[in-house]
Amino acid sequence: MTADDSTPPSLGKPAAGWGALKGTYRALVHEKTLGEGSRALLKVNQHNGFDCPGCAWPEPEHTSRFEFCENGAKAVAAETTSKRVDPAFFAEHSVEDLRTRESYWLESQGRLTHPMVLREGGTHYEPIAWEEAFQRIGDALADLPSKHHALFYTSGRTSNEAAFLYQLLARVHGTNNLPDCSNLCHESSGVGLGAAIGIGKGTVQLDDFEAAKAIFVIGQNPGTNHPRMLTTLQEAARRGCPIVVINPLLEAGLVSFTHPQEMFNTLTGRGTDLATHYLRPKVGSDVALLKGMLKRIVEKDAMDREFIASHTEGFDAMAADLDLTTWDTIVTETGVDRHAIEEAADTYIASDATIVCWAMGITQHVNGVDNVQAIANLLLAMGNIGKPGAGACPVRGHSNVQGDRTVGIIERPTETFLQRLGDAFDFVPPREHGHAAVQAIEAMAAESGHVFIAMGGNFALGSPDTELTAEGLANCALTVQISTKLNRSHLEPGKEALILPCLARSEIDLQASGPQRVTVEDSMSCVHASQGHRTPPSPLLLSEPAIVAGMGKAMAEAAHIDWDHLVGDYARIREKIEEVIPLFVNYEQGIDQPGGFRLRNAASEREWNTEGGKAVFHVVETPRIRLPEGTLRLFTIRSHDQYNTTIYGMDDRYRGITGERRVLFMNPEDMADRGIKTGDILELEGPSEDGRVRRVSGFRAQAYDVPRECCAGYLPETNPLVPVGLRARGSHTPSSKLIPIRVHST
Ligand SMILES: Nc1nc2c(c(=O)[nH]1)N[C@H]1C(S)=C(S)[C@@H](COP(=O)(O)OP(=O)(O)OC[C@H]3O[C@@H](n4cnc5c(=O)[nH]c(N)nc54)[C@H](O)[C@@H]3O)O[C@H]1N2
Ligand SMILES: Nc1nc2c(c(=O)[nH]1)N[C@H]1C(S)=C(S)[C@@H](COP(=O)(O)OP(=O)(O)OC[C@H]3O[C@@H](n4cnc5c(=O)[nH]c(N)nc54)[C@H](O)[C@@H]3O)O[C@H]1N2
Ligand SMILES: [Mo]
Repeated sequence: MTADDSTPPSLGKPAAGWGALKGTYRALVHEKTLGEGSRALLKVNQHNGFDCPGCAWPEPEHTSRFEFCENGAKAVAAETTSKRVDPAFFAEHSVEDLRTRESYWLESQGRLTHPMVLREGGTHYEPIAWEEAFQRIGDALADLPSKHHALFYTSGRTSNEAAFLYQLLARVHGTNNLPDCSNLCHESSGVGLGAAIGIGKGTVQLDDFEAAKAIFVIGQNPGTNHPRMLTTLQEAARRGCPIVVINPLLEAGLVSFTHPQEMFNTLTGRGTDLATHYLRPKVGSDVALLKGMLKRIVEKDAMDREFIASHTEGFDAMAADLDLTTWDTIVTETGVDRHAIEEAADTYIASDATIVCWAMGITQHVNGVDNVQAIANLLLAMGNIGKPGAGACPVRGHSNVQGDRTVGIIERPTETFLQRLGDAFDFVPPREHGHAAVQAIEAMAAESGHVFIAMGGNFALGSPDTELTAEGLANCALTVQISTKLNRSHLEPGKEALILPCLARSEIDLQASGPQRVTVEDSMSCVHASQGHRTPPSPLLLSEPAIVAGMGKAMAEAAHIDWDHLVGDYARIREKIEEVIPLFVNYEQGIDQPGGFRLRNAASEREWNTEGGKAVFHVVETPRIRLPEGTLRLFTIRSHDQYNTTIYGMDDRYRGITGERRVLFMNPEDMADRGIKTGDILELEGPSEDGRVRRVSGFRAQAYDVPRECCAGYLPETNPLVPVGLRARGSHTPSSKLIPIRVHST
C-alpha cells in the first residue's frame, strides 16, 4: 500500500513508538540473528561495549541499558547476520550475474568470509590467500607511472587506529590522495566553519542541549538518520524550549515523537510535540531565509554588540549586505512569508542561548559553504558560540567520520601535520595536495591505470554521476575493497579486483597482545573506546589495522615501519597518534574513563584560530535560482530503511511508502501542470550541458506535500542524475540536494 494524497499518511502519528519496536524485531528476524543480535544490542554504546555502527550522535554519559535506536539496531542486525557470502557463493554467481541484482539483494546475502580476487579477464571472483592479495597490491602500487595514480578512499566507520595507519600508508607511498566520504557529506561544514570560527567542527556538547533556550534544526531528518537525537529534542521540548525546524519537507520525526522505552507508560500513544515552528523554504534558499532572520535582528538592534566588538570581524560589511537584500527577494526566493521568518527570528532573539543543528540539507548545495557561513553569521550576531547552551552543531553522518579527519584522512593536510608525521615515522611525506572524492572520479575517468583502494564504503554508489564513476573504476589497473558486506563497488572492478573482508565493530579483534579496543570520535569531539565481544563470522577475517599493515609490509617504501609491532597492540598506534597530533593528550587514560574524553575545541572557549585571530562574519550571496522552464529542483534523501547505499528494506515508514524505492515525491500542482497523476511511471532527465546524458527511469510519481518546483527521490537510485561537476564552491561537495531535472511520463 502506498500513500496517494498529498499529505504524508503517517503524519499525525508520533515518530518511533511501536513502529520502532516492530522495526527492530523485524530487522533481527530478517537477518536470522534474533539471539546473537539481541545479545549484541545489549553491548551497544556501553562502557566496555562497542560503539553503535549507525550514526555519530553522541552517547549520554550515564547511559541506560538500551542505548540504541531502531536504526542502530538495523545496523547491528546487518553486522551480526548469520548469513554468509563465501567462496561457494562466488563460484555460483558470476560478476555478470551479480550485476543484475539490486543493492537490497546484495546486502541480504550476508557477511563476506574470504579474501577474493577477480583476475584480469575473469568472470568469477576466486579465493586468494591474504599474502598473495597483499603482494598484488604492493606490485600494482610499485608499477604505477606516478605516485599520484594511487587513490586511498575511506568511509567514516573506520576507527581512529585504522584510519591513522591508512593515511600513513598513503603518504609513505607518496601521495595525499585520500578522498573520503566526508567529501560527499559535511565538507561544506568543515570549510565554512573553518573560515568563520577557526575550527571545522561543531562547538556544542550534549550537555548544552539541556541548557539551550532555543534549538534550530535545519536541513536534517533526525527521526530517521539520528534517532537518538529525538530523545534530546524531546527533553528540550518538555521543558518548554522552542524548536524551530527549517526544512522543505514536513518530516514526521520532527513533528512529534514517542520514545520506544516510554511506550509502556504512555498508553494514550500520544507523542511529545517537537517543532514549535516549522518553516518550509524552497530547496536551496536557506541563505535567503537566514538573511531574513538577520535583517530582523539588526532592525531590532538585538545584536550582542560586546561580543561582536571583542570577538569578531566583518560585521559591518555583513550588515551592509543585509540592507541590499530586500524582503521581496527573501520571500520570493524562499516561498516563506515574511511573518513566519520574523517569528523564527523573534524566537531566536528571545533566547539567550541557542543551538543550531544542521546536516545534508545545508551542505550538499552549490552554495553549501555559504549556507554554513550564513548559519555562523546568525550564531555570531548574538554571541551564541562559546557559552553554555549555545553553539554550532553540524550533525555528522558516519559514526567515526569526524575522527577519521582528526587523525589525518584529508587530501589537504597542513604543513605542521606532515612535518610531525614525517618526524614520527622517519620519512618525507608528499606536500602536493591530493584529490577529494569528485576529483578522484574525474582523474580515474580521464586516465586509465589508477590503483583505487577503499577502506569501507561503497564508492560506486555513494558517489555522484554513477555511470562516470563506474567508467573510472573500470579504467583502474586494480581496485581493492575492504568490506564487511557485498555491494555494488565489488561489481565495478578495475582490470583486476580484490575483496578484502574485515571484522566489524561488534567482533573480537585479537592481536599479538590480546583482544584490542579501537577508538572513535562522535559529532561533539568526544573520543571513546569501542570493543567487540562477538566471535567473528569467519576465522579468515582480519581487522582493518591488520589489513593496512599487510599492505604496508608488501610495499618497498614502507619497509622501514614496524607494522607488526604497531598492530600487535593498538595502544602503540594511539601512542603514535598522540605523538603526531597534539590535540590528543593522555589518550590511553582518557579512554579508560567511561564515556572517554573530549578533544579540546578552541572555538568553544572563544579562542579563534583564524588568520586574524577573530571569528569572521562572511558576506554570502543570496541565491537566485532561475531554472529553465519546466525544470524541477530534485533533492535526494534517505528512506527510513537504509544506511546510505545499504538498503535494509523497501519501506519508508514515516513518509508512508511501502515496498518500493523508485518513487518521485512531487508537488500536486507541478504534477497537474504536466498532466502527471500519482502512479504514473516517469523518466527523469538530469543536466546534460557537459554533453553527458543523465537519465533514470521506472520512477513512480507520488503526489506529496513538497514546495512548488521541488521534488524528492531516494539516494542512491537518483545518483546517476548528479553531475560530478555540480558541486559546492570551496568544498567540492556534490549538489545532491539541488539537481535540475525534467520529468516525462513513459
Ligand atoms: N538510519 C540511517 N542513519 C544515517 C544514515 C542513513 O542513511 N540511515 N546516513 C548517515 C549519514 S552518512 C549522514 S551524512 C546523515 C544524513 O542525515 P540527514 O542530513 O538528515 O539526511 P538526508 O536524508 O540527506 O536528509 C536531509 C534533510 O534535508 C532536507 N533538505 C533537503 N534540501 C534542503 C534545503 O535546501 N534546505 C533545507 N533546509 N533542508 C533541505 C530534506 O528534506 C531532509 O529532511 O545520517 C547518518 N545516519
Ligand atoms: N545523491 C546522494 N548521494 C549521496 C548522499 C546524498 O545525500 N545524496 N550522501 C552522501 C553521504 S552524506 C555519504 S557519507 C556517502 C556515503 O558513501 P560511503 O561511505 O562510501 O557508503 P556507505 O553506503 O556508507 O558504505 C556502505 C558499505 O560499507 C561497508 N562497511 C560497513 N561497515 C563496515 C566496516 O565496519 N568496515 C569496513 N571496511 N566496511 C564496512 C559495507 O561493505 C557497506 O556495503 O554517500 C553520499 N552520497
Ligand atoms: Mo554522510
